[in-house]
Amino acid sequence: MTDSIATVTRDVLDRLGVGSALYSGGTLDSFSPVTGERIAQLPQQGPADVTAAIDRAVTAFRAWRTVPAPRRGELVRLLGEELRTSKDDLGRLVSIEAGKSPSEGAGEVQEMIDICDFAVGLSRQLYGLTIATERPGHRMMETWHPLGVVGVISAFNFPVAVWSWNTALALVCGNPVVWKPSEKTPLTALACQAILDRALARFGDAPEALSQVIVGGRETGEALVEDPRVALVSATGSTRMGRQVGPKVAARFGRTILELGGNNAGIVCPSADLDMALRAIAFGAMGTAGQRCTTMRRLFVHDSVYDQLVPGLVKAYASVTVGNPLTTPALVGPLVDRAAHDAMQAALQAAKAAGGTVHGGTRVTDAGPEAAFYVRPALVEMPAQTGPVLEETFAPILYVMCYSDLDDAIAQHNAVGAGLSSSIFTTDLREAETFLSAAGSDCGIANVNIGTSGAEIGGAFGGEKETGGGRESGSDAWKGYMRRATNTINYSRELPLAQGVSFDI
Ligand code: UN1
Repeated sequence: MTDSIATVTRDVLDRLGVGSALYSGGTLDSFSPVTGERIAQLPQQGPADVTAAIDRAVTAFRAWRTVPAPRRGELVRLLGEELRTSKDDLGRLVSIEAGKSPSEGAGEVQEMIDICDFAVGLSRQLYGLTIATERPGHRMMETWHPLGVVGVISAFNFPVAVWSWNTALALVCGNPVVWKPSEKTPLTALACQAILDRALARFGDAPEALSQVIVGGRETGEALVEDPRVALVSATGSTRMGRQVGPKVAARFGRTILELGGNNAGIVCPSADLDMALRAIAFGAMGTAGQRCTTMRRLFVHDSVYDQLVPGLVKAYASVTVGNPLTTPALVGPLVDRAAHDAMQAALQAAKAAGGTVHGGTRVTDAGPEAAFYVRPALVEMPAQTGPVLEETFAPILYVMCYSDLDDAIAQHNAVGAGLSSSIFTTDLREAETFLSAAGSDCGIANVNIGTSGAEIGGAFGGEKETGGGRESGSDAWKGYMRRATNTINYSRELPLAQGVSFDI
C-alpha cells in the first residue's frame, strides 16, 4: 500500500526541518489539492501576534541596517546554498501544497536560487549616482539606505518564489521581513523559514527576527497592512485584494509593490513559426493548470493562419495529460480547490452564452478522489472579446479570437483592465517592433516568440493598470526596498546658493 499524502507530507517536512508542533493540533486546516485530503492542522496567529512580530522586526531593522551590504549578501548567499540542498524536498512540498508538476515545483525553487544569486551580486552594488552640481566647491550624489520593515503577502500559486524575490532583495537592502503567506499554502512557508533559519545559524551574528512567518487569516494580513511601522507592503494576489491593500497603505503614506491580476494575451501573426507558437501557447495557457498570474488567457490569431493553428491547439488540449502530479508524469495538475473549479465552469457557461465554442473544460474525475478538482484545460473559440474574456478567471481557459489587422489586434489586446504580460508570434521585424513600441502592448512584460509566462528573475517583474504597477525581482526593482537620499556637500569656503539666489545678512 502506498503512503497517504499526509504521511508523505510529514516525511518531507521532517527532512526540511519543520517541527510537527508548527503544523499539528491547530485550527487552520491545510489541504492538498492533489487529493483534496487534509494534510495538516496549523496553530494560527492573530493581529496581536502580527504587532509583536513587527515590534521584533523594528528592533532587527535597527541592527541590520548598519551591517555592511556585502556582509548582508553573505546571508543570502548561504540561503541560496541551503535552497540548493533542499531543492528536491521543497519542490515536492510545492507540488503537494499547490498541485504543481514536479518539474514546475522544482522550477519554482530554482527561481528562489536564482534570485539569491542575483541579490548577492547586488549586495556589492546598490549604486547611487553622482550628479553635476551648479555650485563651485560642491558635490552632489545620491545614497540608497535601508527602508524599514517589509511586509510580504503572497498567493497560493507561487507559494515560495514570491517570498524569495522579496526577501532576498529586502535582506541585502538592509530590511527585515514579516511574511503572511496564503492560508492555502502555510506549510511551504514554514519550510522556507526552516531553510532560512539554517542559513542564519551558519551566518552567526544576524539580529533575531530578520524574517518571520505569520500563519493566520485575513485579519493578520490587515494588521500588517495597517501598521505604520511597515514601510513597504509587497502584496501578490487578485486585483480585488489590491484595491483594499493599496488605499490602506497609501492612507498612511506607506509604500506598496502590488502584483495583482493578469489577463495576458498572445497575438499570432501571418509570418509566425506556427509549430513554435503552438508549443509556447500550450505551456503558457495550460501550464500550472492555468494558475499563474502570467498564464495566457487570450489569443488573437490572424485569419490567414487560424485554420492552420487552431485545430492543432484543439488537439493539444484534447491530448494533454491531466493527473496527480505526485504519482503520474501528467503535465496538468489539479485546480487549487472547488471554488476554482466552480469559477471555471461559470466562466465557460458565460462564454457559451456569449457565442463561444468550448473545447474541453470538463472535470477529469478519474484523476483523483472526489475532493480533488482536476479539469481538462479549455480552449474557447470566441466571436468577439466580450463577457468573461474581459476578466481573469484563475483556471486553464484560453479564449481564441480571429483578427485581420494588427493595429486592431493590439487595440483589442490592450482593451482589458489588467496589464501584466503579453506575447507576439511573428518573424516580421516590423510587427515585432510595433508590438514592443510605445504604441504596442501596454503590459509590464512584452515578449516576442515566447509565451506570456515563465519570466526569468533578472528582469523586473510586474505590470500596469489593474495589475498594480509594482515591480519585483530583477533589474532595478531593489530600489523599491530602499530610501534614496540626495546629498549635497560644500567643501569650499563660500556659501553660494542654488539658482543664484542671494540672501546676505
Ligand atoms: C505568479 O504567477 O504570481 O513568469 C508569478 C512566471 C513566473 C512567476 C509567476 N516566473 O510565470
